[in-house]
Amino acid sequence: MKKALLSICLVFNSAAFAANPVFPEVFTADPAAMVHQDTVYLYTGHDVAKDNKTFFEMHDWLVFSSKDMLNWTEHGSKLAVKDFSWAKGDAWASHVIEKEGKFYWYVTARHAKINGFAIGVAVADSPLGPFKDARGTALITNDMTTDTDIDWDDIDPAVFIDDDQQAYIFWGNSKPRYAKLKPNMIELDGPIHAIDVPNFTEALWVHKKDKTYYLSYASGFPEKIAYATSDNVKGPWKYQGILNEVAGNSPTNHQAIIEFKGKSYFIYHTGASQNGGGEFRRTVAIDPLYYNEDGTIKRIQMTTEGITSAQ
Ligand code: FUB
Repeated sequence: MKKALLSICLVFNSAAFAANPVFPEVFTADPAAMVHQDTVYLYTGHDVAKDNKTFFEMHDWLVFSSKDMLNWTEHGSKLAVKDFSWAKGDAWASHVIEKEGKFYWYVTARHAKINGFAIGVAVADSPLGPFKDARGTALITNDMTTDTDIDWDDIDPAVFIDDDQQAYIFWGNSKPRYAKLKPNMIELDGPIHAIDVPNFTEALWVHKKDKTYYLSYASGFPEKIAYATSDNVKGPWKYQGILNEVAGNSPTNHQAIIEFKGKSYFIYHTGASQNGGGEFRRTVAIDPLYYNEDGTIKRIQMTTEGITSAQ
C-alpha cells in the first residue's frame, strides 16, 4: 500500500503544469508563435488600459521564449509603434516569421498620414532583435483596399511560407485578404486577393500539417475561432466549423497554432485573468490542440490548468 502511494506521488510530481494565464503579471494579447531551432518564441501585444471600460491601449509588442512550453523567459518589449516613423499608435496584432536567417516582424499600427490602420514590417538578425523598420514606410495601407467603409480592415497580418519558399501575407478585418510577398519579404508581389470563408471577422492564421493547409480566423462577434482547410494555400477553402468557443470575458480572440517537439498547441487570449482581466486587459493562454485521423481538428478545450508535460 505504502509503495503504491509513493508511486502515485512520483507520477503526479513529474507532470509539470503551465497554468493559464501563462503570464499572470502582464496583460498580453494577439499571440503569434514561431518555432526556431529548439525554442518557441512567442510575440504578443501588450494591453496597458488602466481600466476595462474604454478601449484598447497598446503601444508596443512583447517577446517570450521557452524550450519546453512550460517554463518561459520574459524578454520584455522588443518593438514599439515609435519604431515606425510612419505610425502614430495602436500596436495591434502582429506576426513573426524567419526566412534565410532573418526574422520579419509584421505589425498592425495606425498610420500617421493615411487614414486608418496599416501593416508594417521590421527585420532583425535574431528572433530577439534588435528589430528595425525594414522599409521606412507601411507595407499595406487602408487606401490600397477600398471595398469596405471601415478604416480598420487592414489589420492582423499573418505570413506563411509554402514548401516552394513562396511567402504569402494574409490579413484583414471584415474582408479576409492575401497577397504574395517578394523574396525580400518586405514588398507585395502582385495583386491583393479576396478569401471566401463564412462569417469572417479578423485574426487570420495559416498553417500546414501533412498535405493540408489550415486557415483559422476569428468569426462573428463576440468572436469564436473557426477554421477551413484546403489542398492549396490559395484556396478554395472548405469551412470546417468552430475550433474554439468565445473565450472567457473577452469578445475578441486571436490564435496561433504551432507544432513543437511532436505536439500541437493552440495559443490564444482571454479576458479571464482574475487579476483584473477583461475586454481591454487580456492575457495569453495555451491549451493542447489535437487532430482527428481525417485531418480535422478537435474542438479546443480552454482550461485553467493549461498544458502539462504529460500532454
Ligand atoms: O488587439 C487589438 C485587436 O483586437 C487585434 O488586432 C484583433 O485581432 C483583436 O484581438
